[in-house]
Amino acid sequence: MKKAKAHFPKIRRIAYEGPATSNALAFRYYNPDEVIDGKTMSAHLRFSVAYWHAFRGTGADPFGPGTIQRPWELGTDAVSVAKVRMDAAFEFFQKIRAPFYCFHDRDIAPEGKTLAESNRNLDKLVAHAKDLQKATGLKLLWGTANLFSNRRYMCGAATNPDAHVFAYAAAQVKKALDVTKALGGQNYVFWGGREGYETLLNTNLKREQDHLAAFLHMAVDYAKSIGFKGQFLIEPKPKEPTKHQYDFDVAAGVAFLRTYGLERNFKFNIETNHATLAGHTFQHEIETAAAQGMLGSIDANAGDELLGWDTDQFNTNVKELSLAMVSILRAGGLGSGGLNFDAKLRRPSIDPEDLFHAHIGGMDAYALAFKIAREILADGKLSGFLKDRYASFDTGFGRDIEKKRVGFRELNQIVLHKLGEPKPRSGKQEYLENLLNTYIHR
Ligand code: XUL
Ligand code: CO
Repeated sequence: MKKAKAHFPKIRRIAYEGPATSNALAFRYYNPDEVIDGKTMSAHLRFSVAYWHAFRGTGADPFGPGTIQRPWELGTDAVSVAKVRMDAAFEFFQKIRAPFYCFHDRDIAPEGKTLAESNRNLDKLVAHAKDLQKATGLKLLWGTANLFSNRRYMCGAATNPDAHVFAYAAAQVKKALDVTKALGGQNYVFWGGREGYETLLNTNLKREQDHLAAFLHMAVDYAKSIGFKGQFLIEPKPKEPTKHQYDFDVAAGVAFLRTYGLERNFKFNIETNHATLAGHTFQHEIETAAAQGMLGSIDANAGDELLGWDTDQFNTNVKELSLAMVSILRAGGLGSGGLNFDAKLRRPSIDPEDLFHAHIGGMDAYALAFKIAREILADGKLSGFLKDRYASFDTGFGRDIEKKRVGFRELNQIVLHKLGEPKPRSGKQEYLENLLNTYIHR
């Protein structure tokens, strides 16, 4: 492959320089090559860049068009422009030291006038991505299909009241699975952008949920038939763009998957800003998925405390991320998943360099949180406290409760004739909050 022209000529590959550096274009905490427990930090954290934000984001919002203009977005042939854009993307992935990237089909290749033309465009860009992956060693964390931007999907894709739209979406996902497999994608994500409703006046909720399940079963069957071994992930979100989205949160997702016999085929891709939109903390969603053995991957970002929509910001809140990492590590990690920066630049952040500052901040915050979480777990005070708090279930009648060896009759006898009134114990929240701060501000 001929050497591509540099699109970020002024920026060198980002290096780890340690916490004391004054270089804003260096890592302070993320040292990709540092070996921890026999694995590099890069392999622990599995950072990924989101193609849609980093290379298709323009800064557009409901009040105005894009502000971000990239020098490589030149020319009139959409496929040629897409190829140059992909060269710029791979240069960025390498320079920012992310081993993975993620995309929607329509992020990497322009949609054509027909499905056949869209597929041909996609094939051209997939061939280009294959060459670039080979040349750089970069990998695809996950692929997905954009089933929410085109007008045809305005009332949903798998939950559209028109079977024709359902069929079109099926054909689109079939192709997206083919290309994800061709590029060695390690997961495949379903985010139900418009799989929900605006008003129940025009919605048959039960039928729509049945259709969504049928669609996911078809995806599972098709993946099996082509030998795609990647993990399927559901990405919950409560609303936006719809008023109500069926994959509201992890708990709703678990209920849905179990209702339709899909629970063995799916895990969850948990996005921080989706968790907070659902009225949960990020850690809550991770714990809920982990409790089901269904923690799959993370869409790493943050919302704004004062704004009630999906602002998709880079997350630099080390305390929030440390708690998330404690839960992720306690659950045994993310397996084939990773930390995908589903985050975008603010509208006035128009310099190519801003893309670097944003990702450096996100990566450093996660790297620091990873180290803090390891200290919290190694120190054992928090886990010791938790163990002790539930110790009454480790022996005697507590153990019998967990083992289902006693019922109301036996417990009634024990309380009446032996135990009497329980002695309340402090939950020690303030002590624990102070303890947490001792790890964060060391
Ligand atoms: C939208 C969102 C999506 C998914 C992929 O809120 O998070 O970008 O991650 O479709
Ligand atoms: Co996302």
